[in-house]
Amino acid sequence: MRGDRRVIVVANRLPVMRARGESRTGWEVSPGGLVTALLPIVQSRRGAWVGWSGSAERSIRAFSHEGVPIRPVTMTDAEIRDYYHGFSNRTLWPLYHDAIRTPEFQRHWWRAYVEVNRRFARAAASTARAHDLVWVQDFHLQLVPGMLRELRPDLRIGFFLHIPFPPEELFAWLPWRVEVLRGLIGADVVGFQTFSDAQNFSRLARRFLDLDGTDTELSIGRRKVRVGSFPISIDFQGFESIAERPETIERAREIRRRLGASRKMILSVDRLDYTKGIDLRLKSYEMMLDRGEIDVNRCVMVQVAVPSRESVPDYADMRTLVEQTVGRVNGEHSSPGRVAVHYFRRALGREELVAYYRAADVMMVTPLRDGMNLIAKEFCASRPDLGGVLLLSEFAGAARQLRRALLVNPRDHDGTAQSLREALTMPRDDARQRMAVLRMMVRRHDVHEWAREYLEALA
Ligand code: ADQ
Repeated sequence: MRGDRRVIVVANRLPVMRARGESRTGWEVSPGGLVTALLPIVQSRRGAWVGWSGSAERSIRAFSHEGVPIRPVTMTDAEIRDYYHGFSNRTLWPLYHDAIRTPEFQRHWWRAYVEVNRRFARAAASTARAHDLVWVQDFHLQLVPGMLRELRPDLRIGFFLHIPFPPEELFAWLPWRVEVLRGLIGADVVGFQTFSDAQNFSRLARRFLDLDGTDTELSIGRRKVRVGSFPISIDFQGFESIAERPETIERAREIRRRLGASRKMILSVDRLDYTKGIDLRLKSYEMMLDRGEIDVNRCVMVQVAVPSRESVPDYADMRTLVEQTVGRVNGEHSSPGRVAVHYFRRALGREELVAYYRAADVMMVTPLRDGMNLIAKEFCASRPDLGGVLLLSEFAGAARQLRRALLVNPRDHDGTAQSLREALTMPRDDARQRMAVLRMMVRRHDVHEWAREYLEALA
């Protein structure tokens, strides 16, 4: 019976976007891991998806896409500015990522956040039938569980945070910390990427809401709230099967030929975000070139960075810094036919992305703080040949699972340089052994398992 309960997903964004064709009247499924994982579940469990279309359209009627009822939540331009660009991206995002940039606290952003969260809660309340499971996603919607419980106490409510949950010393900065904790505690299961995120939350809830409980269970009156870690993952098979296609293998070879077949290829792929450590990574590489520890005849770096949140000044500044650094490194170190850093500021299609993963000798994933980081897992899934070495920041949630990667502290330039040297010179058998273990981990714990485990906990 329980397995039959409908699953309603509530997320900031809908799983579909306006089709890119001329008329822009239809909708198409958005790319990305979360949608790949959750859409089939919502489909098979006859649920629905509540979310925002991504623009300030006044009214979009509910519709169905591939059998999934879509319930759009609308926002005004001012709400997009204050709730999304403001409170979500300039208050919560930096605060939850170790305050790498200084979070801004504006009362009118908070008011919009409350207002928009209430609209999502109402939309979920009117979509869910008796005893449905409602699964609320991410930092944009932390007040929804509490608001929804008031409206619909019959529902089972889950919440999952995709980004880190900060320790007390940082979270306590938030003027609305009690309200946010009350919102989250409205869920029956509060899920995080890692155990330490879950622990941070439990401790804060006990301190600021005066609740009883442990790191994994809190009591609020007679109601029990489960707190746990559910590390998100990827569609392993999807990536692996693209990586095994002859066209992908040929494309990877071509990429290597063009870069210079005898050179070692170091690859990084990120959203252009100040949390991803792109600037520090380039600096470590530059330092090694300056010291003559590596040279452009024998290695090449490829940095793919997809633009993101460009209206936020810290992101525009990061882009300028990255582009200046690439310019400087190339100016100092490139020679004809031997470019030190290839920089692509764009998103790659899935097939092209996998070809780059397959071509790389070393994959550098060095965020300063990251909830999980899916790139690291996608790289492993894309290496059925067992080639390539993963260099991974210890501050990514993924580092808790991918123990056989070379783990680095991205702020330690000497340490990063040493690990990069180790990666570039690692004996083939060692590298293959490490990759085999990494792949087993990601294969076993894929995104389908993530969704299944979470929903079992919730039901
Ligand atoms: P993000 O911060 O967006 O996600 P990440 O986990 O790295 O970070 O996912 C990025 C996704 O975008 C990957 O699937 C990747 O393939 C794709 N991508 C990035 N750059 C690309 C490019 N240049 N071209 C093509 N594709 C690109 C948030 C949290 C993470 C958490 C996820 C999921 O910040 O910590 O892992 O949610 O919970």
